[in-house]
Amino acid sequence: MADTIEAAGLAIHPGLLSPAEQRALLSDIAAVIRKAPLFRPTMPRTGKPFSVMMTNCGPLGWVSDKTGYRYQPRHPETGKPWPPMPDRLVALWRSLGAPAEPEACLVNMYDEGAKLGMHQDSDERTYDAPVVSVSLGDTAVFRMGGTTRRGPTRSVRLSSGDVVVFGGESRLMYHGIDRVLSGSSRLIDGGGRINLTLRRVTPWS
Ligand code: MD5
Ligand code: FE
Repeated sequence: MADTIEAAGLAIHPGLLSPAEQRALLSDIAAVIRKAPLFRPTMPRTGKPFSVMMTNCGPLGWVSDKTGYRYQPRHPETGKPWPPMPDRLVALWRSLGAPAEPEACLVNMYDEGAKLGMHQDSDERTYDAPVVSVSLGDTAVFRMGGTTRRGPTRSVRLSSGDVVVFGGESRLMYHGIDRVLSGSSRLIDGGGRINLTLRRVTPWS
């Protein structure tokens, strides 16, 4: 079927996190943000600001500025190490059968109107571990394609408490966030969406 996207290793778990688990995770992330404030990354070369704000926890964090995309052990503005990964996130990673320990948790904050263009996650030094994505707050319209820039895409709504495991072939699929449906969740005071991505950055054993 021409517009079916086959991707071995993709697992979508709608509503995996209960409302109580979502609230607990949100409070862990609020504590992370107090120690490592959200920053607005800019695009390599052009310096154009992202509409999404970001921070990280765990030993490594993803950053972007005029000089490029990379993982680094410190916050780009405070210069401090990223806060530790909350135990709850490590437990989630393990419960999904992901290998070794997660090294980075990227926190993406989408306010009304924020989006993320189609891209591939390829800044890691290994693609052998899955990326585990957790959605909190307002529903996102997530677009997923194939492993090349061209070709069919499909649109999937990601709601609060949904967890997606991008393993195997799906690890290198192009994807983006078209928009966030404001007012679709009451989890976050003031609205908005937070996405957490747990990752391995370096190869293990
Ligand atoms: C988000 N974040 O909802 C998404 C969820 C990012 C990002 O895209 O890079 O921070 S993670 C979606 C993802 C990760 C790795 C592979 C694939 C999707 N995929 O192959 O579709 O803020
Ligand atoms: Fe991505």
